[in-house]
Parts: sequence; structure tokens; C-alpha cells
Amino acid sequence: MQDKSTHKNDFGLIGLAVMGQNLILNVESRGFKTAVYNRTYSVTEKFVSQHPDKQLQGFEELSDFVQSLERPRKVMIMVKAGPAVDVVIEKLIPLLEEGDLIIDGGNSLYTDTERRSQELGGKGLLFVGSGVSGGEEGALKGPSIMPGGPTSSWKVVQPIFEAISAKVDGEPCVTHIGKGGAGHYVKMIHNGIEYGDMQLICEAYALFKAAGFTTDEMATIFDDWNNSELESYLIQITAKIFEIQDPETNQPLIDVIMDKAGQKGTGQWTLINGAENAVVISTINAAVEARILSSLKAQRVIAVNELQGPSEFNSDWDKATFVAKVKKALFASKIISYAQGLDLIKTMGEAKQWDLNLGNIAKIWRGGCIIRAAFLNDITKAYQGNPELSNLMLDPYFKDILNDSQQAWREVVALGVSQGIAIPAFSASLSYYDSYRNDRLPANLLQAQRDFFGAHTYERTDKPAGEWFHTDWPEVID
Ligand code: 2AM
Repeated sequence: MQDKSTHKNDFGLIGLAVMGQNLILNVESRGFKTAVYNRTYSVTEKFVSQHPDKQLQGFEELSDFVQSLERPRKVMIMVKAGPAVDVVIEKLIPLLEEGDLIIDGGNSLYTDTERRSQELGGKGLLFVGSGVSGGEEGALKGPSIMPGGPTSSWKVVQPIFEAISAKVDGEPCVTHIGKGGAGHYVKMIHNGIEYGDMQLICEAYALFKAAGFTTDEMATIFDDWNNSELESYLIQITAKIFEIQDPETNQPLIDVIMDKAGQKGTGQWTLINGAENAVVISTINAAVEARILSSLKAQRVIAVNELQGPSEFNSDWDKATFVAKVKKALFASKIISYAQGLDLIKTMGEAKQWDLNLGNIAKIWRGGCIIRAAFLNDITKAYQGNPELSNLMLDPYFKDILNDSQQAWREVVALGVSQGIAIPAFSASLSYYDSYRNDRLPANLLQAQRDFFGAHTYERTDKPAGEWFHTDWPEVID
């Protein structure tokens, strides 16, 4: 055991915005000696002076920062995703030695991570591209961490990451995701799933609001739901949001918040990646598009007077029935959202030969991150029971829930449609379910059309697969 007072720093962090600050405080709190560096030194000075009792050394010069670290050095970068990461890496390269490790803990695009991994590997340096989820609070108290890179690099950082991550049932919410960009990739899809979860909750809210439920009633409903199979951080905070009054107007705060949603881009990246891999992620896509439509507020306030819909909300369900049905629709849609997101992860993992373990991925999302939820345990169990599961919907546990929910789910979607309440993620989820469980989709007509105008040929239901037919279709006279 080395003398703590003389041995070098165990871990260094570059980039002292809030996430970086909280993450290094978390590392320090687990008994590691830490070093920090920020491009603007005044930020470093201020941060270190705010924590005089901590094992936290600040540096003005990057070379001094690097020299202060125990070998193999472990340097985590928490700067703005994009070119800034490359700038920092370029500066670090000449200062580091073979076997030292760089960790990028920002929200980098996985393709950037793959490139950096290649470049640094060629220089004898180790590199881990790691998703860190849980926002500022997670970073400080314990995030869910999704590291990617070679196993040898993971081993170097494993003790520190296991120490700082959230814990559920005593298990750390971190696992080696896979090589290359796998960690940042899985974090990206995690964010897409988060978009889906949030939008589904918003659609339940839209229905309650249209049906005349008060904000207090909604707070109670979400509180109750948080004690059910829907138990999750997002349901919990939704209940809390409904409880807050606006001190200025004495109305529920939610009623005075502008209905224009922002986004930082990971949802859009997920959407693009789904299209690139030809995997349906319609719930996530609906969620991303709902944010885009919400941002068209100026157009919507014109359209409200121009485009017609049903005049008055009308439903003959009593309140208890309404709540019960919306709950089923929400849970079923949520299952679809995860089924789709995990399908995309599985498909991409196979294409990239990342050797991903979907059960372990669901497991590390149980704590620390925004999508933490009780039902992730059941997802883990589903993949532990059958690692080759083709779609989460076919797992016996989830299948039963979907079968039990489908009637209420379609009644809720029908209500939204008939009453003019946009519920795009509920609807997209149900359409996915109905398409997936249908053994005769209208794609036969599609194939006929393709053969008609482009001689693309088609297979026949009464002939073996792989035999292709063409019809001499009649000529069309315009
Ligand atoms: P700053 O305090 O000097 O702006 C979030 O923006 C974090 O990323 C901040 O710590 C910021 O440092 C850092 N950052 C942004 N661009 C950077 C760059 N090109 N080089 C180094 N750090 C950068």
C-alpha cells in the first residue's frame, strides 16, 4: 500500500463544466486522489478553492496535470462533444506514454469514438469512449456508465467506474459494453429510449388534460403509478411536477410552462441510425418528431383557428376506467419502445460484432440514469432467459402484458383519434404491434406495384422463398 500523501494522483479529469465537476467530486469521494484541468484556468482555481478539504489538485499547465498522475495514467475528458474532444486529445497525445488511458465521458457520436479509438490505438494509448447518464445529480451521486473500448482498457478503469457508478441491489450500474464505439452507441440509443418514455408520459397527460382531470388528480395518478409496474424515475418526477404551484400566478406551474420542447440531438441521431440499419423505432421517431412539431408554436397558434377537429371532448368512461385504460396503453407502448430500441442495439451490435449483452445493458440502466425503472429487471430476466430473443414482445412475461393490455390500448388510441388528441407515440407503438403480429400485411400489393412499374419481381405464397416471378402487367394509357 502506497503512502497516500506521497503517491501520485489516481485519476485526472479535463473539463470542469458541471458534469465534469460533479463526476470528479464523485471519484474523489470514493477515496481516489484526483487532478483537474480546465482550458480556462480561473474555472479550475475557483473549483479547487471551493473544495479545500478534498484530494483535488488543480493545474494551470496540462503537462503538469499529466505528470501528476500515477501510471498507467487515467485521464477523463468531459468537454463539449465534437471538435473540442479532438483538440484535447491532440494536446494530450505528446504528453502521455504507452499504456496510458484516455476516457471520453461526453456525449460523443459513436462514429467519432470509433475513429479516436483507432487513432489512439495506433499510438499505443488506450481509449475508452463512455456514455455517462444521469445528468448532474447522477454524475455526483452515481451515474449509469456505459464504457466501450477493448477489454484491456476497460480493466484499467473498472475499479474506479465500479466505485463511482450507481448501485442497484448492490450491483454497480456499469458494465463493459463492447469494443470501439459500443459504449457511446448504447448511450445514444438510451437517450432515444428516454425520448420515447418522456413522450409517452406526455401523451397520457394530454389525454387526462383533455378529459378534464385536475393537476392534483394527475399528481395522485402518477404517484399511484409509481407504486406499480410503471415505477420509474420519470413517472416519479412527473407526479412531483404536477404538485408544484407557480408562485407568481398561483396556478399549477405546468400550466404556465411554454409547450415548446428542446433537444440536443441524440434523439435525432438515434432516428437516423434506425433508418440506416432498417430497424423500426417508430415510438422513438414519434417522440423526436413530437418535439419538432412542438417547436412550431408560431404556426400552431395560427392553425388552431384554421384547421378543424372535433368540437368537444367526449368520452363515456368514468375516471377510474379512464385511468386504468391509459395506464395499460402507456405500459404497452413503453414495452414497444424498449422492444424497438433493443432491436436496434441488437442489430447494430451484430453488424459491428460488438458482442453485446442486452440483459446486462438493461441491468445497468436500473440505477443512476433518467430511464431507471423497475421493469428493467424484467427486461434483464427476459434476455437472461433467452439471450437470442428476437423481440422483447415475444418474451413470455411481456407477451402476457401486451395481450392483457391490447384491448384497452387500442381503445385509448381510438379515443385520441376520435377526439382529436395527438398521441403519436401511443399510435405508432400500437401500429408496430399490429404490424408485427400480422402474418399477412398489404406488402403483397406493394410488391405487385413494384413489379408493375419496375419489373422488380415478387415471391409467391405458394412457391418456395427465393423463387422470383414477374407478370406482364397491362399497359397503362395516361
Ligand atoms: P472552458 O471552461 O475553458 O470553456 C464545457 O464547455 C467544457 O468544455 C468547459 O469545461 C470548457 O472549457 C470545455 N471546452 C470547450 N471547448 C474546449 C476546447 N476546445 N478545448 C478545451 N476545453 C474545451
